[in-house]
Amino acid sequence: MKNTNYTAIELMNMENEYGAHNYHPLPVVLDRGEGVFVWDVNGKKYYDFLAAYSAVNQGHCHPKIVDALIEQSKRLALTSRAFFNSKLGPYEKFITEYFGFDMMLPMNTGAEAVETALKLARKWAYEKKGVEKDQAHILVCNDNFHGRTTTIVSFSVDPVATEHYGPFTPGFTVVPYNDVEALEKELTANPNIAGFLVEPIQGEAGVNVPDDGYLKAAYEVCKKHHVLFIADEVQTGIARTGKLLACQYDDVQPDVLILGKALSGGAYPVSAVLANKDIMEVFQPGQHGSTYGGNPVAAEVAIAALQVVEEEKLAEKSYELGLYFREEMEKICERSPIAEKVRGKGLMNALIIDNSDHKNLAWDVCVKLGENGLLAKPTHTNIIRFAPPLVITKEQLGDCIKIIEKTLRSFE
Ligand code: IF1
Repeated sequence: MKNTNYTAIELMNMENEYGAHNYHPLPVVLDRGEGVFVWDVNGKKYYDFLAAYSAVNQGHCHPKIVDALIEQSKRLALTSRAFFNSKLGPYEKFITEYFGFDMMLPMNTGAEAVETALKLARKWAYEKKGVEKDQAHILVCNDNFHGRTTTIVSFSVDPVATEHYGPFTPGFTVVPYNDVEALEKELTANPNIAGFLVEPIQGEAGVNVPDDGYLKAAYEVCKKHHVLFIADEVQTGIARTGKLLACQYDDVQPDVLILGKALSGGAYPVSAVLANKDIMEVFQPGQHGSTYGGNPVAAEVAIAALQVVEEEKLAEKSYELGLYFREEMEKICERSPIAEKVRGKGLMNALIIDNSDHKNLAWDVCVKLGENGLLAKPTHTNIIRFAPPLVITKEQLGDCIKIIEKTLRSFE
């Protein structure tokens, strides 16, 4: 039965009664999406300034992507990798040429792709670098976020993400983010390092943008020590930061690239790990896999999603509109007693709220933004993430800036 017969309250109560409480959603019940807009069950229209954490860069229900999903779903949806299928090879060729790698391994969620990259790095260390069995180590950054599996939270520094999930997977060392000296010190001290896993901009940590040149310097010090540079572009990739990949700001081509989220434009879980042959060839038959990984629907959806990025010049748009957004937000921060500063690249931005007088101010601002027709959600207590679909027009963005300013003013 279509859920239009239930009220917002009934729907929220159902989620509360029958669904695990692993989220604390804003009190909004969404029912429809199109481009930069979403509508709740009462027909109220919002600008979506979260874009499903940058999974909907191409806009909600993009017709080209939806058509690819529907057409392939009607033809052949899932075969498993026990057989070849007519869509996987062309997709693998398309995506490896699109990002400039020899090979790719298809998965479904971002966390699965991160786990795949970790296994790849370890296997490479044993079979190519000659690290002693079970001694491979992987360096990760402070304040990292790479997903929610037990191994991934094993190297999280966030107690909320790790408490009562032990015992943890060994073999990871945390180094400070945006600190090449600290990275080099660790690389010099330990000959068993397989890889360095890094977000080019830390999303969950609150859109932490590293210094210009950090990624390049980190890449070079990894090369010097024969260590894989592994870029998690699940959130920063696919044009979100104003470049196709955030690594391109430092002209870095990572040894291992992790993609997810907007790889499917929000239509279907699609993720991928890309690497050159000398690395990817350590995976031999039976050594890794996934039921849905590389299915024909994911293949067609991902091709369509990447074609939209190119055809609609979403990286260029994200770059230009990001400059406009931060320029306007900086003016608002100068005037506002509660908006401290804005930071980000392209249309991956965050507003730092001064919540010294009112702990939950960022949350309350987001509730008020919702009432004013703009959806955003805080990360940590005082940082509001602003990341609309990249198909937003300058005029619509101007409209959103006005909504943000009006909302902030109402707290003065
Ligand atoms: C949640 C955060 C964002 C990611 C990076 C891998 C993954 C993610 C850089 C895993 C996923 C999502 C997860 C989602 C909310 C969202 C999130 F708040 F959790 F941290 F974006 F910042 N690498 N991020 O950002 O991909 O397995 O989810 O497909 O868990 O609440 P996934």
